[in-house]
Amino acid sequence: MNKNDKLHTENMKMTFIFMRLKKTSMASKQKVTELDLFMKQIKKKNPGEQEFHQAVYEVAETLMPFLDSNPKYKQAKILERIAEPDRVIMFRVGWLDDKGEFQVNRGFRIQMNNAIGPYKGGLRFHPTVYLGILKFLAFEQVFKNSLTGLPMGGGKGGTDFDPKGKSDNEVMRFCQSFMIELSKHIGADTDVPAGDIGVGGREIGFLFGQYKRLRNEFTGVLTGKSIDFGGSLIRPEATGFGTVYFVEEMLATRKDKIKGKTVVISGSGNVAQYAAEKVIALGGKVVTLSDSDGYIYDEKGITQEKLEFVMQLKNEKRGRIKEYAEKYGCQFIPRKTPWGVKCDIALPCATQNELNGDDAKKLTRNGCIAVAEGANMPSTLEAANWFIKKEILYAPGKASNAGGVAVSGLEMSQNSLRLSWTRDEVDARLKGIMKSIHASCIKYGTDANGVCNYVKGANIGGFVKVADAMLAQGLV
Ligand code: NDP
Ligand code: 2IT
Repeated sequence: MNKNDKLHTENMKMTFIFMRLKKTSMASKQKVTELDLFMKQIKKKNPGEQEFHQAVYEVAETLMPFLDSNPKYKQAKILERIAEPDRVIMFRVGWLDDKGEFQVNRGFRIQMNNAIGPYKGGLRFHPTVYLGILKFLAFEQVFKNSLTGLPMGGGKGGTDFDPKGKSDNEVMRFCQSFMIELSKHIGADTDVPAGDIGVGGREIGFLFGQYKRLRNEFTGVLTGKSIDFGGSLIRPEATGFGTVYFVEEMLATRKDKIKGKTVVISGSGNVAQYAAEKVIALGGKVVTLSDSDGYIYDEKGITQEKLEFVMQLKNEKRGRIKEYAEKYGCQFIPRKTPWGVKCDIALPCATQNELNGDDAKKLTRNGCIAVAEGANMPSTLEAANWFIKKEILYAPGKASNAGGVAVSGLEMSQNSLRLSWTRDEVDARLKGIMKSIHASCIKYGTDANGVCNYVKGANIGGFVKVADAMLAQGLV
């Protein structure tokens, strides 16, 4: 090749590279625009629902490139349809308090998507509840339920009623009034609610009793029931246990284990309690728990015996986590979250947006190698993106906390069969489901560099089954 030929070849190469770069930058510009346009519509249609916007954005951001290479979903506007609830039910709940005074709250049920099974998802009783929170939860539930591999659609409900400080009788009267309206919209083959923040065994019992009375039907219309009337063994433990099983799966990809690890947990309710129990059983050291007043830091580690105190304190006495610090002589840090405490693993198990970008940086700076969400959307977008950037093992709630709804699905199966499986059988099924959710994340989330982006994996893995069912069922 002479000098001129060489120059020509070099020029051609440069032109080719330049054209490719231009094409890539145009394509990414186009993607940004599409995402922007999509989010503009979401915000316009759902004004003021910040948590819903956040949850939809996180899914849309990771799904858009997948939709580009699968035009059948795009053409049928599957993402737009998934982000629009099938139905939103909103109603007044009147009840009488112990002083005989009239009280009024607002009740909701969001029936988000039933392409792959009856609507399924919890009820949240918390004063912060409004449409935006329940729509984000219902949206997430669609993907989560699909990931479990069980036939469950997505829904969520609740109320701004605050069970804190209410007597058992007040809670019962509220639940009965709430169910008078809710019962018109749910059913064992239509929509099956369960617990979430502020709704545990006590509330599910009152709700079930009232449904039974109104319909004269003993059916599996709610899950999380007591074992005496159709509940499943392991359901109370399932979300926390499942989250920790998921952590074991993630650690195994790096040939590591929970044994010997220091674990920071937020919350001290249902999910946090059983996440702590499983970590302790697997030889990890749990050093924090929290509630909305602050967190306790027990440097020596929370033992099973100390955890039993927490369970009694929270589930029976309905007390505050501060009392743990008083009893065991450890630190209580008021009005703060525990993310500044040095740890190997962090399990946010309290509520949405409880871990922000600064917290995420503190965690990685302190050497944290894994974060698994027991709560729904506890990490802000900034925090989640930081974990992904740092390539630590980061599991979004829709993957790692799916064990709760999975065992709810198993409760529905047992109710239909009219029999009960043993503790070991349910636990083995739960483990199997968490393993298969992890495998879905790896399948759809592993990037070219071999690192798994669990957010992408969970979003695409959860989407495909629902999307294919929607395509098959036509425009309904
Ligand atoms: P609980 O009501 O049993 O416990 C909630 C815990 O979180 C309490 O310690 C509570 O403290 C704390 N908390 C709640 N709201 C806030 C807040 N705004 N700020 C600070 N702390 C708060 O609920 P669960 O354990 O059932 O639920 C915890 C999380 O797990 C939620 O995000 C829920 O959606 C999610 N989840 C639950 C499942 C389940 O099966 N129960 C399944 C999957 C996910 P305090 O008592 O002071 O309010
Ligand atoms: O967020 C959740 O997955 C739950 N609160 C549990 C839902 C259920 O139906 O068990």
